[in-house]
Amino acid sequence: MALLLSSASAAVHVENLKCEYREDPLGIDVVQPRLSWMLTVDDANARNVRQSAYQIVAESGGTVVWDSGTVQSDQSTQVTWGGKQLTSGMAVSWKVRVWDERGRAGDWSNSAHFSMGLLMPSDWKGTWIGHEENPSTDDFRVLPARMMRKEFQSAKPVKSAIAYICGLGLFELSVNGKKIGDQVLAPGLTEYDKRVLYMTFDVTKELKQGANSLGILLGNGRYWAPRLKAPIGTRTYGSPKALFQLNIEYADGSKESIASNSTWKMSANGPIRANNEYDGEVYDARMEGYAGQWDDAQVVAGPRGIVAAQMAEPIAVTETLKPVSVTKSPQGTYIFDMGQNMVGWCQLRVKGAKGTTVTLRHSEMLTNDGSLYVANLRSAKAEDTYILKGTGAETYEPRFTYHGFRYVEVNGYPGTPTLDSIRGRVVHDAMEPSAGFTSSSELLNKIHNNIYWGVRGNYRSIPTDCPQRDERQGWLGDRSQVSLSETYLFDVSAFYTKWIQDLEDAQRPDGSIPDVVPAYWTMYNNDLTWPSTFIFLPGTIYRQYGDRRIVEKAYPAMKKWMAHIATFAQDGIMPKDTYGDWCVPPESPKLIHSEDPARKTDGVLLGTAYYYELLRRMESYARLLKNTEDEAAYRGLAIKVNAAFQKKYFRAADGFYSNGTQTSSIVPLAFGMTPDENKRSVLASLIGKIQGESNGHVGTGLVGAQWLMRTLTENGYGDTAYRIATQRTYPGWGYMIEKGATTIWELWNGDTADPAMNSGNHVMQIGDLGLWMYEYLAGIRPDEARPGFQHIIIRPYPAGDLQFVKASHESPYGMIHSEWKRANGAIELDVTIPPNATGTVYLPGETAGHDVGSGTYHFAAKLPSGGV
Ligand code: RAM
Repeated sequence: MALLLSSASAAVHVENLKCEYREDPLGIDVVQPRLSWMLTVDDANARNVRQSAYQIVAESGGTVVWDSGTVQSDQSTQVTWGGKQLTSGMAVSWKVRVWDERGRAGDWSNSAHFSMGLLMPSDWKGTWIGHEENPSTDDFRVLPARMMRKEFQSAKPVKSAIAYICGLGLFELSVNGKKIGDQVLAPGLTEYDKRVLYMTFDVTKELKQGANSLGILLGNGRYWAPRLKAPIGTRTYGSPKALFQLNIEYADGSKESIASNSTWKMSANGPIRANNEYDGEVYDARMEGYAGQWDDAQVVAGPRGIVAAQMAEPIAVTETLKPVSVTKSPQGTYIFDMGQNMVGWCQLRVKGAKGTTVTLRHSEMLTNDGSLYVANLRSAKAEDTYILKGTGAETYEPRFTYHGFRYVEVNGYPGTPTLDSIRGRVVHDAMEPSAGFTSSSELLNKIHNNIYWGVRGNYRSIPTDCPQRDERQGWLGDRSQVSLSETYLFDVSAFYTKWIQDLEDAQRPDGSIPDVVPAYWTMYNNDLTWPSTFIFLPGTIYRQYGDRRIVEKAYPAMKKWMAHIATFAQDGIMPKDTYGDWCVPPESPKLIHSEDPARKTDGVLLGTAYYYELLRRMESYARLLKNTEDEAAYRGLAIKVNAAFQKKYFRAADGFYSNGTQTSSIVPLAFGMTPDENKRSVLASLIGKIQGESNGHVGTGLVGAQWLMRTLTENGYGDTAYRIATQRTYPGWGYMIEKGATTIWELWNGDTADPAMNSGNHVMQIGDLGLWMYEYLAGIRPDEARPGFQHIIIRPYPAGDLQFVKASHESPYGMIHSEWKRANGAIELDVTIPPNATGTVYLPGETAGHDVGSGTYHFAAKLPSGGV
């Protein structure tokens, strides 16, 4: 029953203006960008606040380029640009006002900005410059960083100066000796043969009237691949190179461009003597300020891909950690403990004689005797070297490498290092965090924290599998559903929009999609299960952010892949699955996978079930895009595939599928494939296995785990899900915590497994656990019929012995909040729905919901006897 408070309404304001998901982006190349905003109200008690109309006014160079007039609409997200044609370099400022549900106008918002990038290839006046290296076959690919510079005079007062730069593999730009922007490891990784990304900076304030100097520092990144052969063949694209342009407009209206060409100077005699993403950096501070001979820059062939704007938030240092302890290893070196398995690098603070060499080696674990454990890094050296210049207090941070580590071994430090000698710099795509989950279970809270650190540590402009060993690839299978969990931790809208583009770029003309994107490891296996992410992900972005365009844009490529993969189907059965239910908890401490055939799920069963689900997703996309022909075709095929699946795999005598593994029950249940009359027996088999074979622990590999918690809860076994989630014994997320994990392991037995494949920081084993915390325990989810949280479903699940859960989620409409606690056999629930959204609140045990408008509500209900 809802206890309604008085309803009041108040003046409505507009905040959080965004363009293509970002605040004030520079240099975009979407010619019809989408604008979004959020409504706020003064009165904290206000309810049912809705936008009835909006007006957008945009201007560029003092001219109005769009006045939408009053538009009768409640749309406040994804409003497509309707003004004048946007052209290269155009800078736009825009503002919005809205009318509330009673037709009262609010005030104008503050101005937001965006600018257009260089839209036409002919806008680029310069050439690619660099220095062609001998494409050495040495597997450890170290080059010194390239330095490029250009001096020029700007004789007149500057009105605006915009720099555009693509530096491959990685760049740092400076103007008059000052680094521009706070991005690191830029630009984002791409399928370089198809697309390379440039970034745009407003450097107006950095230019001086008179002499100016431009500097570009180039690192190798993945363009000059960190490895050629290990652990498998890796694509490499060429030597580091840059394309640059500075467009200056002077106060008198005249214009000038300074572009990269053969008049630039370059040298490799700078302090960064070696750089490699896996191995680390060697920095000789004695070589700072190189004043010797500079060569003319070589004009080199550009990359094969088009030059496109980086639209996703760049990588940055997002947090700084202080070590929690420093101890001496048996070898006499100092070992710092950051207290957290983190990703990034260290800042070193040191004072000593010129030429003193300090090394920092990174690892996730220590051996029993307290030495650094590096076996699981495989060939990655993860070592940074700093050679002192000897001029007093020196501070060093590497630029063109990153490490996944908790421990740092410091060697050669002059004197005795203290906790202040290093800092941990946490580095990842600087997306807005949207995480907020706490509960009465300390264990669950810790697991949530491990998920959060695991997810953030695996953003390297692409979602990686791991951050520490010689791999760090964008494995598709790891993200098929984990990406949905991620939406509750970070605003991943622009990030995944970019990766979806990468996925499209990786598609071969025959339609195939690889298992790793960008395909630096060329794994075109014609697999279905891993590339299924290509179909799931656009729908995730639509569901969570209301982005219809992404589905529309990716649709032809998705359709092409579906047609390609269909050629492998035989009478509705899809034999294409490469990895099976990867990493089922093994029964012995050294193994990676279970070797018990009774726990192995038939890959053809997985391939076929996934094929069915993908056809259903395609059917829903076709419906969304009003393509009735495709919709019917996908539906028809899906029905055939399911019929073939049931015929081939359902064993009527046993009441389950195939050999009855947990995953073979979970997947068809999750996909709604199981006919009603068989559901009960399949479910009974699943629960029996969880309780028997797994004794209430997780018993699936990564495929099953992506659907596990949801399927149990949807089918009335939420308490079983809770039991699995909170086990402290092997295997489970709580077991990892008991063993000191601060992230999520790749393997359930990560404490004992073979180091050949044993990352301490992998997202794939998150399964749908993160999602379950938000969408089930806290009960916050979007209504798929009105996606992007325009209509919000609140349906908390008071599982097991949980006493309370508090969660929030920053949606495109603003903050959603759901908080419940038990009180004498009843549940009390507080809910906040942001302005211009609506919600339906379901109390435990109730089937009819309470419809609410925006505002804060308190509910109380008796808990049904016998649980929920
Ligand atoms: C490993 C990766 C990844 C997984 C593949 C199949 O190499 O780490 O997580 O998707 O195998």
